[in-house]
This record gives sequence, structure tokens and C-alpha cells, in this order.
Amino acid sequence: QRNVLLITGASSGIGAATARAAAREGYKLVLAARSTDKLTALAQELGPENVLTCELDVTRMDEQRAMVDEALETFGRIDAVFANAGCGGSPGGFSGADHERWQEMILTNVYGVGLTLQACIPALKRSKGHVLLTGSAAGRATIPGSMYSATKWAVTGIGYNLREELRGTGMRVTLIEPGMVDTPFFDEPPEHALADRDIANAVIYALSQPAHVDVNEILIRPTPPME
Ligand code: NJP
Repeated sequence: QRNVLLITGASSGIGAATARAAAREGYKLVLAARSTDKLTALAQELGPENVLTCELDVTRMDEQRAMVDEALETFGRIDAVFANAGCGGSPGGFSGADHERWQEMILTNVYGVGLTLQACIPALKRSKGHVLLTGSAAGRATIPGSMYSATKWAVTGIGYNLREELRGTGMRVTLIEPGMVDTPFFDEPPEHALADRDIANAVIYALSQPAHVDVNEILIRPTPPME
């Protein structure tokens, strides 16, 4: 039974919605992010006995390792990891964007995912576990001037390459690729968007398949508005 799910970026948006959906399905949860106040509130809501909260900056390997150690001490195993933490927003295109935003975005969206994988894979190998990654519709498409899109192309590549590395281990890798989702990712609520729970449903679908079913990718976009 895949019963312990670790989620990075669990303090808000897609990660928090997935925590709620997984709690309803009976998972034990390891919820990680930098905002511990939000994680504590979410744990209270979900029933703290089945939830471990971990302060985590995904760009810090020491914090990633501490999270995994604490998860194993608390629950004894990790069955699935949803590497979901990410950030965006660097308008101006390649010629004009704020390069310090690039640095934060590349470190969080690409390097941070790599560190989460490196910290979690030993435990996941033992449980024949499941890795889920938040890529993006923007990681499959050409978006003018977007370094964010480029970081999500990298996540797509991580998903494909990781699946090959893990071939024969019984482990599975699922890329979750959302279109626009109404979350705090945007300063202003986007007009035409999915809800965070729509993405959570896709995560639960992939997680709940039997062991011989490896859901490789789920691309989810909002239905175009009626004309
Ligand atoms: O956004 P938001 P989403 N270390 O801002 C965490 C992708 N996506 O749910 O640390 C650790 O509500 C942050 O936590 P905190 C997107 O690229 C979105 O929409 O407390 N955690 C928070 O929990 C991202 O990969 C859309 O600030 C860090 C979470 O990440 C994922 O969906 C479309 C961190 C962000 O939650 C979740 O984003 C799409 C760090 N250094 C892909 N930095 C969309 N919304 O339209 C950030 O295709 N976090």
C-alpha cells in the first residue's frame, strides 16, 4: 500500500490542494515548504497525527536530507514524492528580465527538484515508490522570452531521464503538466484557469493506479471559454 506521501511546495496552491485530497484518500503526509506557519495550519486542518511538517528550502541539500531523515523516523517509509515546489515570474524576455529572478527560478525549479530526488530516491527504492513532478504545459510549448518555460522544459527532461535511470526497479515516474491554475503563483487571479484541486485530482489518479500501470504524463489545460 502506497501510504506515505511527501509533498514539496505544500504550503499553498497545488501542493496544499494535493495534501487535502491525499488526506481524504488516507495517506500519511510529509508536508514541506519554507512557510512553516502555513504548514502548521494545514496540518491542524488535516489531523496532525497523520501529518509531519518540515521546514524546507528546496535549494538546500542539508534541509532536504533532514526532511527525509525526519520522515523515516516518523513514518518508517516513504512511498511517493511529489516534487512540486516552484516559482515563476521574470518578465522582460531574455534581453530584459531580472537575472536575479532567473537565478532563484532555476535554482528552485530545476536544481531544487534534483536535490529532492537525490535525497528521496534511496528510501523510494526500498518501497518501490512513485515520483511525481510538477512540470508544466509551459514545459512542452514555446513561450516567447520565457525562462520559466525553459525551467519547466528541464523538469520534463528530468522526468524522462529519471524514468530511464529507474527502469527495472519497480519505481514509477509521473510528470504532472498543468496549464494555468488559479493559485498564489499569480499576483492577480488569472481570468481563465483551472483550480488547484483539478491538479490534485490528477495526482491522486496517477498515485492510485495498480503497480503495473505507470502513468507517464498528465497534461491538463482549462477548457477554452465559450465564444
Ligand atoms: O504556486 P504557489 P502553485 N523551497 O505559489 C513553494 C507549477 N505550476 O501551487 O516555501 C521550498 O501557490 C512555496 O512554499 P514556500 C509551479 O511552477 C503552476 O501554482 O512556503 N518551497 C509554495 O508552497 C510550481 O512548480 C501553474 O513559499 C518553495 C509552492 O512552492 C507548482 O506548480 C502552472 C520554494 C508554490 O505554490 C506549484 O505552484 C503550471 C523553495 N525555495 C505549473 N520556492 C499555475 N499556477 O498556473 C517556492 O504549469 N516554494
